[in-house]
Formats: sequence, structure tokens, C-alpha cells
Amino acid sequence: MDFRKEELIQHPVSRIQNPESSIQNPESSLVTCHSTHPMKHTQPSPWTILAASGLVLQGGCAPKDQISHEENRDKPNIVVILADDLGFGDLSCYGAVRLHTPNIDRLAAGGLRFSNGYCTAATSTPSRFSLLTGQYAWRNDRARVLPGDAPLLIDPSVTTLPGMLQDAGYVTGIVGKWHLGLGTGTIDWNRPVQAGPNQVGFDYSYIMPATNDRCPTVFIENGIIVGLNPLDPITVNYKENFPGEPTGKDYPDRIRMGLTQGHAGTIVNGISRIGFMKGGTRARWTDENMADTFLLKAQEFITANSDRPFFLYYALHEPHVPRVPNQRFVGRSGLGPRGDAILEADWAVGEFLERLDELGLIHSTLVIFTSDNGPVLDDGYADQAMELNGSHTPCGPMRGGKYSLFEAGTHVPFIVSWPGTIQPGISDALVCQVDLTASFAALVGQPNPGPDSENVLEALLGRSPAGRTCLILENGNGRTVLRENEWIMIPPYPGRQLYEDVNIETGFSVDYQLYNLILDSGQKENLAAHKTEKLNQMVEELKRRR
Ligand SMILES: [Ca+2]
Repeated sequence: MDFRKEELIQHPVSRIQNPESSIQNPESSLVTCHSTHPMKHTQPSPWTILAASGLVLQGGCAPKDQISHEENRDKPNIVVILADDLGFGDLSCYGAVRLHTPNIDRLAAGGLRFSNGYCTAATSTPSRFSLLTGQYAWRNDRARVLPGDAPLLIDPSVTTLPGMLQDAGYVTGIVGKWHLGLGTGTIDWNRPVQAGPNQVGFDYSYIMPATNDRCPTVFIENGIIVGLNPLDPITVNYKENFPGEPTGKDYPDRIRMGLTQGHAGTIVNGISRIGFMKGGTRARWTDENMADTFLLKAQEFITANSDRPFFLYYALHEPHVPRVPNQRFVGRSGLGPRGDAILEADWAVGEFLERLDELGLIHSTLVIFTSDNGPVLDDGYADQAMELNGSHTPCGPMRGGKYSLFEAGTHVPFIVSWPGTIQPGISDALVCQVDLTASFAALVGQPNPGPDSENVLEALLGRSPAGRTCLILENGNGRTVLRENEWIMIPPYPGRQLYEDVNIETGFSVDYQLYNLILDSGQKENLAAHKTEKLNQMVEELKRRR
């Protein structure tokens, strides 16, 4: 399709005995802004030293250092763990039977599990844009699934969620998937990236630039590619291949995972990707170690900043394609690589929470676990996700999936935990990731910079059964629907009813659609012709809000 082409319960799996040994690029170092914690170095690269000197970070510590530790004492740490393409029905705490996710289940059992939690969009880039800016992505025409060489989507002059928390004295970090663009135009990947997470509110960043199926397949720490050999510079192109560089299209015998759609570009680690790259051989990631790498960096961040309020955006890469979990998880789920990747994500969450506990921070940290959009089985690689899925229901009771206007596109797992402050339970309040900006602003006493963000803090903390009343959701391509209380209204949109390549319903129809989600969570009965008054009111409401 057009927009996709650019496109601690005991766990049976043993813990990593020696994490360093399995981590790529161990020479990279964690840069913190903390004055009393020396930087952790092994062999710092010149770029790392540059970053530490402030030439790259450009004074990101200043606002926080003006706020004393005394003032910050009562502010909780905030961690947002965001899975990638994880469905409402993919966790056992949300009803999965074929998959067991004991660590995320434990988080849910000790916190609030929301039954009406949403991301704003059914694809990654617009969804993450909303999470970090408190703004609907359909207001920004560029907020579509971005190629790996797209410029930064977020305006650096805008106060973001992490930027607002910086103003409140938090040290802020992102570890994991970014997918919101980098640089201001053509990027020289061999120089520090001048526009990225560090320019829109993050003091520390260790990111995958776009997605795990897109070039460049490298990690970037504070704007600098980790482990890059200057004698082997890296070049990226999304229009044409570099002469002589093998691609999945030209060398299908060199790839270990077959293709069902797209992904015919540069081969890295035996898997062909979207886009083309040349050079940077030493810096290229090994998919099997990605979860370990991100976990280590997330743990390092909270450890280094354990005595001051921190915000960590821990953006997992699972279960997005290509699904290549570590060997420890291969075959564990019985559902193939997609299920195994979910078990790997669950393990990483468990290990992360255990470190939080070891640091004595469990009761002073608010943790949110959610997903950037709904699930998909076959998303371009022949990894048997469809064939081995069996009776598993990634969407739960809902219709649609990733890319869809139907519920499963944006109705996602949403768990909030803050032991000692939030009473465990289940909440039916309507909440959305776009609301985190306003809600956290209220929590830390800052103005809300998010134009579409509503303060639902009382709902997130379990003190109120009410969240939003109205919410605009989109398919990732600017087509929107309106949810209002238990109702959802889908305006008429031209186009096919099925994305054949992923076997997911689009939600498009020439007719208006109106569903009562309490009585009909599977969106089977269109009530538009019967509830004309409600339909008309919601049509007008959506027009008024867009
Ligand atoms: Ca996603």
C-alpha cells in the first residue's frame, strides 16, 4: 500500500550471565548529565568525548541543574515502555492463552490495567509523534511512516513531553526505536547528527534510527553511530542501490528469511531491509542481540541517574519485523518468531523492573507499558507468523489490526504501575498516549505544552473512573475516526476494504459506520442507519475538532 512502501514472576528463560559479552559495540559509553556520576567509559570514541564535552549535547543539563534535589524529592521517576506492533490480545494479562507473558502480567497485577487505552495512530511514526508531543499527528502532513533517512519530524522549538520534564528538573533518556526522523535534510551519517532526540528534549539517547527493517541498521548514541570505523564510512540511499552491494532482490540465495512484500534492499545479518546502505560494516547491528543491547542501556541509564528524577522512554523493537529474537527465545512460544519475540520483550521488561527494584526505586517510579499500534502477522517477511499463529488472537476481540481504522489499529495494551501510590485494579477509563504530556505536566507542576493532550492523571492514578470523553484516532495516513464515550464513528472513505498483502481490513467504506463498543467490541453491527441522531452529532463533532 502507498504509505507502507515508505515504509517478576519466575521466568523459565535464564538471565544473561554476562551481559557485556553479548552486547554489540561495548566501547560505547553512557553519557549522563549527572555531576556526581563519572561517565562510564571503556574506550571512548572521539565522538563520545565530543558529546561529553557538551559540543553535541549543547548544554542539555542547564535547566535541571537550576532545580535542587530538595525540590525534586517528591517527584516520581517516569518510565514509558513502548512495544512495537504489540496487539491488545498479545499478553496473557489481556486474555492471551497461547502466549504467557509473566513479567508484564506482574506489572499489570501490581498496577492498573486499562481496557480502553489507545495510541493515536495505527502506525509507528504518527503514533510516536503524538506520544512525545501531545499533538495529533494528522495536524502534521509529514507524520507518516518515515524512511530511514527522513529529516527530524518534531520541531525543536516545540516543548515536548521530555522537554517539559526537563523543565521540571528531570534527566531524560530514550533507549530503543526512534522513527521520528533525524537531521535537517541530507545526512552525513559519519558526522554527529545535528537534529534528533537530543534536540527535542532528551539528555541521553541510544536509538535505532527508524525501524528494524530499515536502513541504516546501526545504533546511534547521542547523535553518533556506535562503533563506526572512520576508515569504513557509511552511506545511505532510499532511491537506488550502490553498485556491487548485494540486495535481497538480486541475491535471494543470500538471505535467511524469505520475503512476502518489500524489504528487497540491502542485506544485513542475512536479512534484507528497506533502503540501501554501504559501509559501516563494524557498526551494523546483530538482530539477535538487539534486546540485550537496549536492556543494558536502559538499565545503565536508570542506574546512573538513580538519585535524581528521571524520565526514560524505553522503546522496544519487538514484535516488529524482522522478528529475530535471541537464540534463548527461539522456539519458546510455539507460535514462531513473532511469539518468541513477544516472550523476549516480556523478559526484557522483567529484567528492567528487576533492576529498578535492585536500585530501590520501585515505589518512586511510575511505569507505563503500552504499544505504538496494533498487531500484524505477515508484515513482509516469510517468518511463518500466519502459519504458526493457530488459535492465538493478537487483536483480542477487536476487528482490524495495524494500519486499520478499526479498533485493533489503535486500541492497545495500556498498563500503569506505581506501587504504593496506585491501587491495583482494572480501569475502563478512556485514556490515550497523547494524554501523557498533560497528565505528567500536572503530576510535576508544569504547564501543559501538548495542544491535544488532556490531563487524565486522576484516571491514570486510579483515582477516577473517568478519562477522556472524546478521542480522534487515525490509521496512520491521516484518515480519522471519532471515539466518544462508548461510540465510535468512521466517516466514509474511498478505497479497498482489505490490505491484501497483510490481510488486514482497512475500515474504509462508502457508508458511515457507527458502532457501540460496549455492546459490540468486534464492530460487527453498523448502527449508522439506526442511530441517525447520534451519528449526525458525532459527524459534526469530528468536523468541529478537525
Ligand atoms: Ca509499530
